[in-house]
Amino acid sequence: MKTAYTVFCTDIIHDGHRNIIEQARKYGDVVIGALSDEALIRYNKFPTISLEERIQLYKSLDGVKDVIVQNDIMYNHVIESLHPDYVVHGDNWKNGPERAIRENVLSLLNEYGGELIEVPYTYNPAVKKIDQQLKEKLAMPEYRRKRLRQLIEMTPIVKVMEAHSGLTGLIVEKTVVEHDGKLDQFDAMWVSSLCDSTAKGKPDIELVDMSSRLRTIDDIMEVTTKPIILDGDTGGLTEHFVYNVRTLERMGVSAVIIEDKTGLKKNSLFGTEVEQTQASIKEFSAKISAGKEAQLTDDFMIIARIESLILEKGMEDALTRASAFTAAGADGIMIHSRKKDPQEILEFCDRFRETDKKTPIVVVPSSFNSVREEEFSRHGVNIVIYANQLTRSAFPAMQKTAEDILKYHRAKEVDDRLMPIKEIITLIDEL
Ligand code: SPV
Ligand code: MG
Repeated sequence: MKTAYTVFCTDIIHDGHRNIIEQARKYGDVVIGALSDEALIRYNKFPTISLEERIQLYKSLDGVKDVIVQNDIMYNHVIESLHPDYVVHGDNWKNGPERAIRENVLSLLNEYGGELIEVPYTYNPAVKKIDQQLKEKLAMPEYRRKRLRQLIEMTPIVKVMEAHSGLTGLIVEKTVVEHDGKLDQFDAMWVSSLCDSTAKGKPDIELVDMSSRLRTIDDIMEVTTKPIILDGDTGGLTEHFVYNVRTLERMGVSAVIIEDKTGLKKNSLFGTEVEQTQASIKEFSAKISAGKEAQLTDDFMIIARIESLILEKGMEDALTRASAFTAAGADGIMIHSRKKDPQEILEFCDRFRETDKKTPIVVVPSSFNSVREEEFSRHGVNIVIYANQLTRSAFPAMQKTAEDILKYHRAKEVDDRLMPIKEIITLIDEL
């Protein structure tokens, strides 16, 4: 008997999957690959059930002979070990980033005369509804909130991109690229105080109040499912912070990062060029503990951000604070630097990891931007935040367009670099 292999990455079975199995059965014994969590989060939606549950689900389907685990989005390992006579797939992977997977499968099958069978993708209202329901489920507070902790366990490094509006949220949510035979996407969103303030034309000095920040978060949540980390600045008064923790938790925010500064906060990238005061260890530890005391679920995270390197207080001060804040209950440590050279950041991570193997470390490589994610991960970093790059790329593009229209007294000269009208009107999904 011949073997027909297909890979599934779904939590819910619909007509499309049943059709694939039906078609595959015509060619041989049907073996389904259950895509691992690690591969799934780089390529598709976040799983709402475990790999074990997905395996059981696929095994229970009529016409399925066997279920195996596929650990990588590319088929090399599976094809080498299983040598299926046929690989069966929906025909919706001919365009976009998935095309690379198709090409990979074709070349692997070619080596021994295996065949690719492409089944027309099933577009019907029931399938669309199931997709919609899955998305809605992921957007619910109880799913979204815990997802950051799940990601920290699942992936070597959680990749976070700045979002400050529904539109930028959609970019973080939907951008998937294929590069060097791998598919990739961001894991989570950072609601930066710098970018949220900048989008409102305000300075980054805690002037944009919490109600307004919550409004931004809600705009993003309306159209996305990925977890959110809020830049909570100093956390404000402890008496206010505890209420805000409750609100954020209830909304489904996964984490708030608060920095150990007091008084009028200025952006860290000014460093010592402006007056900034660091909070005492005692004062800031009390704020962390009060926040942890206030939260109701185990999902939410309060991450302590240490400004010692920014304020040139030295490595020892940063490390002392890191252990004190962890002891006070912080669920993670963010260490910041505004140096181009990553040396002090990497030294902090190495030394912190000598005594603390577990507490997640967060970095924001705006200045030390030469370090790749893999290197951070080798130094024990768990979360990397690209804190302002969307804002910094959009602003010059918009400014140049405004200047050129003024210069040429018409818009023809700028048109080539604009998104076509046809595309902008279909950018946003309709229900
Ligand atoms: C932000 O994005 O607002 C931050 C990071 O706090 S930084 O601007 O580098 O201080
Ligand atoms: Mg900030």
